[in-house]
Formats: sequence, C-alpha cells, structure tokens
Amino acid sequence: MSFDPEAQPHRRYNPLTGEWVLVSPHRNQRPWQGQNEPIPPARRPAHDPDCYLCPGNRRAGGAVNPPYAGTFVFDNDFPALLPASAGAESGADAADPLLRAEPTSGVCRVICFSPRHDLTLAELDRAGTRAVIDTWAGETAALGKTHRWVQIFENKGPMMGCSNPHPHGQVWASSVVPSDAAAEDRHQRAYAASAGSPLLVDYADRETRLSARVVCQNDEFLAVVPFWAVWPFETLLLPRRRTARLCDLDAGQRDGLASLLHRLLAAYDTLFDVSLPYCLGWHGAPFDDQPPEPWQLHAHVYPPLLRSATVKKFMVGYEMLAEPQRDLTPEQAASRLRGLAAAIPP
Ligand code: H2U
Ligand code: ZN
Repeated sequence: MSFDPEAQPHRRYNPLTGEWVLVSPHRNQRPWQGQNEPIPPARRPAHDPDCYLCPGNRRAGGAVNPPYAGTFVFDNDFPALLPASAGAESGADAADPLLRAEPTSGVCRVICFSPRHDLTLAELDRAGTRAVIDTWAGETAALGKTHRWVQIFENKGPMMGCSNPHPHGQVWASSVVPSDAAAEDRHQRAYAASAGSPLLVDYADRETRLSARVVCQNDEFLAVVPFWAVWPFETLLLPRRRTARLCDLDAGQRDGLASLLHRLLAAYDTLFDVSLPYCLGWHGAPFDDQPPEPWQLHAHVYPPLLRSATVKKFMVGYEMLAEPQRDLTPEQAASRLRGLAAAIPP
C-alpha cells in the first residue's frame, strides 16, 4: 500500500463479494476511549414454562416439543420458504425484463442448541458446542440432497431480531442459490480458475503469515477480522485444511472448531461486558452441478456493536446510498479481540 492505512482514508476490496468498504482511521484513532456501559446479565431460569423452545413446552403452532436432552431440530412453524408444489418451479415469466419474478421453494427449520434456556452458544461446554456443529453438519448434508443452498445461521440478541433468548439458530434450504451466496460463488470460481487454488485457502495462508488480523487459531481453524471487514468487530472463521462444506468436516476439525468457536464467542462476551449480539452464519459450496473445489467453507460473524453494550453501528446514510464505511481499522479490532481471546481459559 502506497499510503498510511493507519491514518489516511482508503478503500478495501472484498474479493469474496466484489464490494468495497471505505476505511476512515483518522476519525477514530483511539476507538476504545468511549465509555463501556456494563449491563447486568439478565438471569434466566434453566427451564422457562413460557418459552416456545424449551423441552416439553407447546409451541406457537400448537406442536409440543419432546423432552429433548441435546440439540433439537423442528420445521419452522412460520417458514419463509415452502416446499415445491407440483409445477410451481416452472412459472417464471421472462417476458418483461423490468418486472422479473420467479418461484422458489425450500424448507425452514429451527435448531435448539441446548435444552438449557439460560445458556448461550458461548456458554455451552465443548461437548455441547460439538453437538451443535454435528447438528449443523447433519442438516447441511440432509437438506443438500434436495436443495441447492443450505443456509445455517444464528441471530443472537434482540438487537439482531432474535425472537427468544433460548439458545437457537435456524436453517433455510432453498431451491436457488441466493444473491450473496451467488456472488461468493462467482468470485471463488473466478479466483480459483486464475490462481489455481481456492481464494480462502490462499487468504488464510496470508493472514497466518501476517498475523495482524488474527484473533485466535488452533491446528484446525483460524478466526480473523477480515481485511475488508464492514462491521466493527466482524470475524471470519476458516478451516486450515481444504473443506468445501460443513458436512465435510472430520471429527478432528469439528473438535478444533468447537474449541475455537468457544474461545471467540466467550471473548466477544467480554468485549463490552454484555452477552454480545451477533449474526453468525455458514457459507459452503452450493449443492449444484458445479465442482465444489473452488469453495472453502467459512463462517461470517457480524456483531452490530461499535463502542459499548448500547452503542451500535448504524448502516445508514453513506452506507445505504454509496458504500459501507468504518472508522476503527480491522487491525485495531483484531488486536483488541486477540487480547480478550488470549484470556479465555480453554
Ligand atoms: P429467530 O429468533 O432467529 O427469529 O428464530 C426463531 C424462529 O422460530 C422464527 O423463525 C420460529 C419463528 O418463526 N418459531 C416457531 O417455529 N415456532 C414457535 O413456536 C416460535 C418461534
Ligand atoms: Zn427456553
């Protein structure tokens, strides 16, 4: 770089999506001088008789949850996608290029991470985290048989639109590869075709060598604040070995991921003395007729907070009309998270 990225405004390129982010480090030389406002943790019971997701309780749709002891998956009672009905996929009308629509079908499920109403993913023990990873992998394999895209995600905290504090995530599987996944697909295929190796495998090598954006790592996984991060404390989780999809992770990788995920999420919870809200989701190779090799499995974690438990980053103004912008540099965010992650006991 022919400029000082610590002091001068510059743009950074996201090679996964083809989008740019404006970085304005001069606006925020000391990003942590803002007050941290601790919020007392809300104590929750281990079982809440009014929770739709707790074992043995009745859901909003009327079904009763079994007395589950590990993870528990059920079909969303209010799904955004519906299974294909006969002939529904053939109704696309391309007659007017300005008024395009196409039918789409799919399945939406809810994944309860634990029967314990009072825990978060960050607070599960390693066997509990591993069970969540196994469930994510199992759902990916099962739904990938009949859908092109399987999106695993967790919305955590009311700030991220999460409807219930019971630890849970979702899986939406669709007949089409959605827009963001399609962009990552195009960029990873184009990169692999010209470089001869997967984009995110090369990127992980680069970040391991440079270390400035590494938050934590072990033999199987790496967590970095990506060079092109948009959200202040955004991270990207990458396997060290070539792995196209969640269901391809072997036992050693799953254990490594469980331990890295715990360290990262526990560190996040110490950042602003609050159980950190975030959106976490996995991207792996689509289940289409293309070879999966250009893809490297990865998770994006997007926490919305900027300066304290109560000050979030707003994606407004320039972000909505021009392109995303950040003040705190990814290197500053990584350095802060790295310190917190190092203090988490294994
Ligand atoms: P979120 O907290 O991320 O919104 O996920 C909760 C999902 O659980 C939501 O999609 C579903 C909602 O439709 N749900 C049920 O399927 N049954 C219920 O009884 C409550 C919530
Ligand atoms: Zn509950």
